[in-house]
Amino acid sequence: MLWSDFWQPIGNQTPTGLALDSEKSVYVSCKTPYMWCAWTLDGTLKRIIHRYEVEWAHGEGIALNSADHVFLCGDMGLGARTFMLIKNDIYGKFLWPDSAKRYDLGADEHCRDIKLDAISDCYLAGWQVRGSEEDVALVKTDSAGKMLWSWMDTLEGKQEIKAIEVDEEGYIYLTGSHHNGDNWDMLVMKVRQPLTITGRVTDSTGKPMEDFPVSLSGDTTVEVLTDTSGYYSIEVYNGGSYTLSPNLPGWTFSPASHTYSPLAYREFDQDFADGRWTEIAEPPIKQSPSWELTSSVGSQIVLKYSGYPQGSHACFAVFDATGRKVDEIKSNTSSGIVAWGKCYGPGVYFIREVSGNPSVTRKVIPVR
Ligand SMILES: [Ca+2]
Repeated sequence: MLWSDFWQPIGNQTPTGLALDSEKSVYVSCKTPYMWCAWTLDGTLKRIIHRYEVEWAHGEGIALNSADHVFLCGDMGLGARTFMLIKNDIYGKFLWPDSAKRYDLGADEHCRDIKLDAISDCYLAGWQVRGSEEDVALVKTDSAGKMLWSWMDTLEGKQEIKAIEVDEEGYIYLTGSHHNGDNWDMLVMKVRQPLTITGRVTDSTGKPMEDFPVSLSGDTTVEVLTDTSGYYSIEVYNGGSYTLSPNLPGWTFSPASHTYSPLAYREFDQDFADGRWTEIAEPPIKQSPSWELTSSVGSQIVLKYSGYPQGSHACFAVFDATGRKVDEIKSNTSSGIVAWGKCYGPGVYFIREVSGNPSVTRKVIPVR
């Protein structure tokens, strides 16, 4: 044995739960008269947190998260009891303005144990008494004490849950007693739980994308649409392996998907940003080479051409009325305008393209 300690204040002591903080200090919850006490790694008593004296509050289970917040569960109530949850720092300071959260399930409830998952959601376990009937009672809250759901298992007869465990896949284990009519038997249960995945879909300018389909595939297939602010929410059972992605052909997002293998706890901020339409744009219609005369009669003949491949030469031949070639017009740009006729006498001439395919011959009349 490394160490032990007997702490003997006045009266009977009733330890109920055990937990460690990040420094391996040992925390013990007490039904009454103290909420919890803590010992250091080497067994030195370091803290005693005095009773929360409201409505006969009883400390039952204790759990600490990775931030060393102390969660103490139990029950309270002058007549019928309700589940209770207290959150302290390691010095015993109450972290909620209302000190203790209460979770009334509608009858007389007794809470006996607590466990936390990876995101500090709290699982409180116990039972509910209704006349001669007793049923399994389970409450899940977020780390701020807001109830996410409660669950009752209405097995016939009396069941009293005394301890809870949650594994890394989100499955919940319960143990306690079941009354068989004559005496109390051992009861062990494993249950799964619904988990919520939420996030937001935005486009490349940061604007929310409304009515955008987001689909979950894997052990279950679900598809939902985003709301007017781009948010979506999916509820699915723990333990499955899933891939989540926005689902409309032609769109890409960052990230392309979120995967859970398996899904073990609630997932928030599962956002998809920078939505972009990625379909290849319609290619520009290929322009075929063409030319025209913008001025065919006058002191200057103006020829406009376009659509010629870059680097190739558009070449036009000029013939006089007798059919004799008198000039050539050349260009090496893909489109442009050239003037002709300044150095030629008035009369009738013909212009025809000689580069590329044979084309029409056009009559021009320079005048002076
Ligand atoms: Ca029952």
